[in-house]
Amino acid sequence: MHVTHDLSVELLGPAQHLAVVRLTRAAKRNALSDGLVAALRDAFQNLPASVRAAVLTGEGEHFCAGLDLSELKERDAGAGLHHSRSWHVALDAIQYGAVPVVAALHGAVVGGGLELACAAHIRVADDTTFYALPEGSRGIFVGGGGSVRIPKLIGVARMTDMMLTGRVYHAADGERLGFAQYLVPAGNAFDKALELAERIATNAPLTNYALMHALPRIAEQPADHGLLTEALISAIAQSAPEAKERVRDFLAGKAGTKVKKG
Ligand code: 1HE
Repeated sequence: MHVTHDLSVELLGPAQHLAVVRLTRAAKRNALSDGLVAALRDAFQNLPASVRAAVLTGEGEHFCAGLDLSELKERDAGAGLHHSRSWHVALDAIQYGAVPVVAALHGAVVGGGLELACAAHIRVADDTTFYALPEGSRGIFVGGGGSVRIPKLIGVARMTDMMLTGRVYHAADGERLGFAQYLVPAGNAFDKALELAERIATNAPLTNYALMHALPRIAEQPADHGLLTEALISAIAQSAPEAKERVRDFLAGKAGTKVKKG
């Protein structure tokens, strides 16, 4: 286990193929200081090569209370710009890093904490989860990529409402609207996230890479560009020896390769 600035990174499994990245600042509700943002960046930029999937979680009663407000100081426009950009680098290291990331959510997922959660590829929320963007009432604006990532999940209108009115969405609404792909009973988010990460780790690495790096970009491209990018990435993925082996296994009727009804 590697522990830095309010963050721990633990490798699991005999081949150390899973990483658990944990915010360990429960006394401050895992509020993200500049040091913690840098630690997140470093952790995700430097995951060991053995890792195939990661789980992001927070210690204590809450996933993350967002920006550390005690560090919110007078910044001129230039310093504010660079502060926001430092969050972008750290959260991009999650979204466009080496492996898929599953966030296990509970309690407060607010402000920059919601921005952080939205950088993960899958969100599993337990019944205690709630989502809010208090930036609106604090006289500030999102700065951690929220205006790019959040509307993709819930739409511009709902994000606008959250910021204008301080609206809080609870766990069940959050799943219905698209914040979380999974909703589980209180206390079960981490176990479910780990189970999903185990499953993701068995995929061909090129398929996971395509889903992380190509799919969101294809979705932003005009259709004719997107179709070409899709053709290129699918040609690359299917050319891997592992892809051919997996198809052969299915055709040979090997156990466990059939799609099962959920
Ligand atoms: C903090 C922070 C924080 C707690 N920065 N110290 N985020 C917010 O506006 C959310 C602010 N936090 C809250 O609304 C609540 O703390 C919670 C709903 C998350 C949790 O409530 P609770 O009752 O469990 O804890 P608490 O008693 O409010 O806080 C416990 C301690 O954590 C307390 O410190 P203490 O020394 O008095 O024990 C709090 O001051 C501290 N704490 N949250 C600093 N956020 C890239 S731009 C992103 C912009 C934003 O994220 S703005 C939204 C910021």
